[in-house]
Amino acid sequence: MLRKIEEIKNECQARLSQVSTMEELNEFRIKTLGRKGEVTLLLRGLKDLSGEEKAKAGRVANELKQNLEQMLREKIEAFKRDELEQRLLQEKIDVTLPGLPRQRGRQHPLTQITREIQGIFIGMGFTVAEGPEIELDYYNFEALNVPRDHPARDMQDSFYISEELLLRTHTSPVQVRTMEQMAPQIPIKIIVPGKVYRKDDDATHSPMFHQVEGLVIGQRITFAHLKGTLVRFAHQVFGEDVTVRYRPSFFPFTEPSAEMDISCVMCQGEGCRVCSHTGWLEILGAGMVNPRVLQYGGYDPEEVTGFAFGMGIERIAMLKYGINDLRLFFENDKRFLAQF
Ligand code: 2NM
Repeated sequence: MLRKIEEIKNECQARLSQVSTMEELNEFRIKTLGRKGEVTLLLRGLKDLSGEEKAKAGRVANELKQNLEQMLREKIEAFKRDELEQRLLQEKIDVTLPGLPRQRGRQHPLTQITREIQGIFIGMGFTVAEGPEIELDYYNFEALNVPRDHPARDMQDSFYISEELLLRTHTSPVQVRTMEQMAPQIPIKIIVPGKVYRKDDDATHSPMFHQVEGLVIGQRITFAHLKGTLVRFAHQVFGEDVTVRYRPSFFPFTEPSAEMDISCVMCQGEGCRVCSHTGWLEILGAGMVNPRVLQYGGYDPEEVTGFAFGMGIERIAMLKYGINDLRLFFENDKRFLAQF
């Protein structure tokens, strides 16, 4: 028996040394260690031997099996090494091929418009002020003369965090904070860009959107200053050919209040779907700062006056670029964003 094992062993080693491909190796493995392989059958045959011979032959046969398994593993490793080496030798890198173009990023259209609006007002002597998005009810409503029973104060319309904290519904609280810090100094000439939050969500309303508001306070500031400033602004954003009109309106923080329209940029005032066949587009609200708001800000309404205005950036961008769905600004689809 021992001789037979020795024979199989020698034969296996001879055959294994002839193996030169992975397929041949696999074939060899099946023929020796497979279910009906020589070594498998040999081990199975040991059970018919008697006592001492069985123990001895068992040990040698098992050694043979482990030996073969070890040699197979080494062969597989060697084949893998060779294959990789071959691949690396054959692989040629053409260093003269052009590189992959790097994708260029750009400013979001809302950022572009905000910067453009800022630039226009900076050109008229304004500075840019910013403030918190989580705001006290006092600055967001109370100091702006928004009465307790005003619908904007309802839980349905504003995002409240607690009794006295909420997400600001406009950037006006920053104007009040600025007045507090500046009073009684004049002039104040600021614009306040930023995010604001309202419980609204459809094709033209998003729960978060962007505003730019402005505030001017000084001696004998009049509605004429308001008009001159905002007409200049409209011409710079929409072109010198647009005409503007003012319609009376109401805001708790201004008196009198007005809404400014521009002649429709789609139809030049002829009337179309965009302007609901009126020939006009509403672009902002404005007014003379309510004396009570001046007082909340620390100013004496007998000494100073002021004007203020506010606009939605998304709306301005939609009109300027002819975009019909507000949600496009927030979906981050590169096919949309790459157009600006
Ligand atoms: C608007 C329309 C009219 C406004 C008023 C003030 C403040 F703080 F000075 F009172 N800030 N912004 C204002 C006035 C905003 O948005 C449509």
